[in-house]
Amino acid sequence: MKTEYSEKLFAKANELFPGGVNSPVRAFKGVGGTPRFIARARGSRIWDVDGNQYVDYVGSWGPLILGHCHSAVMQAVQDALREGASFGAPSPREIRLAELVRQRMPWIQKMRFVSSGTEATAAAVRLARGFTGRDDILKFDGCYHGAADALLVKAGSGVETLGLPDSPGVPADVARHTPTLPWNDLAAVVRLFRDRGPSIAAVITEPVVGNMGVLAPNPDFLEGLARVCRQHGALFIVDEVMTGFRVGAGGACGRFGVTPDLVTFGKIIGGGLPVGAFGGRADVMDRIAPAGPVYQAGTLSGNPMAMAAGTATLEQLSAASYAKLEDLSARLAEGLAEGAREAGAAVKVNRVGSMLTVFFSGEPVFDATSARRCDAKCFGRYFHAMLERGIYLPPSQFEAAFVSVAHSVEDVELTIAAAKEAFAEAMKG
Ligand code: HOZ
Repeated sequence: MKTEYSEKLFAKANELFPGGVNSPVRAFKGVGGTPRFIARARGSRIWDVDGNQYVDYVGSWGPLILGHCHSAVMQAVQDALREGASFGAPSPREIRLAELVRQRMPWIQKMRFVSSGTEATAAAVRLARGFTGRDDILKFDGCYHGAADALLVKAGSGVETLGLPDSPGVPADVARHTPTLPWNDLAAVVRLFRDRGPSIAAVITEPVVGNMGVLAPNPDFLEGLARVCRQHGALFIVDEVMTGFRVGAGGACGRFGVTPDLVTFGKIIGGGLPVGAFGGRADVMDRIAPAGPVYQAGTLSGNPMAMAAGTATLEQLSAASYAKLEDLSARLAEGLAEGAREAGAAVKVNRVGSMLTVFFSGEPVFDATSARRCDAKCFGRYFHAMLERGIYLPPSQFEAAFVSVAHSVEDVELTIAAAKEAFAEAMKG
């Protein structure tokens, strides 16, 4: 496979950007080699600058549930741009998107649009502290909630991929207010609340972890978290940046029947443009300025093009879309597991809806500790064997692959056939 142009650009990018990239995981450090520079994309496919074509399972890390360049999204963005790129004033498209969100998720009584998932979670944490008058935020080992100080403690995603310690630059005084526990361990949560309940403002969790690879919640875990929070006067924040509108129209809260106090969004809500949001109980959201004293602001918040892309994306997602995603993803997960078995590779395929991860482990993977036991080197070999065969996966053992509505049965069959060979190659060492 020709990669000269990507290599040349990466050398240049290294002179301009730390590690040659503008977000860590895409640097391929988790798998080695040179990241492909992407020239263009359409549907389920992307093309790199050397002209190689791939079936894409990154989908810009989740937002592109309709695939690349969906015509309705493109049209909506173009229409919005023609009317003005940004106003810094309220505009009607914010209302349309907010109403669509509330129709799908009635527990979001009020919301605020921001420009990224990181902004959304940082604001939700400030709001929880301001609302409860408490300082501590319980998070879980391996969950990633964006790059804000309070949440960069035992974080997954790039922090895990690069094997970094809790980030330098986060003051110890901040980090001590973020106790962490193993995910899926409700008994540990109950114990922690018994010890220091009155100081805990909120529990924040990914409802399906995507940032340690895909981890599914135990049946009673999410409901148990909501219950413990209610008992102790803490808020339950569900981080649906990845899962929102992905694992069902109602996100993970809808899928698992959980009632949150606050929810954070990113990715799909912006249809590929930079958007985040947080929302939930009206009495909590009304503490946000200017209704209340908890400050949050942003020049590009509610940006019309981003609102248009999010609106068009949500409008396109029907019950049939989710049925297709479920069906294709199940087919893919089963085919991958079978391919691994045939190749004698010890692999667990974790899947929830259209999010999935192939873990190189013979044991069940259900929390950060079990995910860390995986053979990340073997994953790296598998990743490159797939890339060579035209399949573009997330370049880390600790990320989720995403299936889109634009993927076809043929894409999935092609992927399974490639994986059969890739597993065998990865096992050779
Ligand atoms: N944090 C995202 C993955 N979970 C994006 C990573 C990237 O773009 O490098």
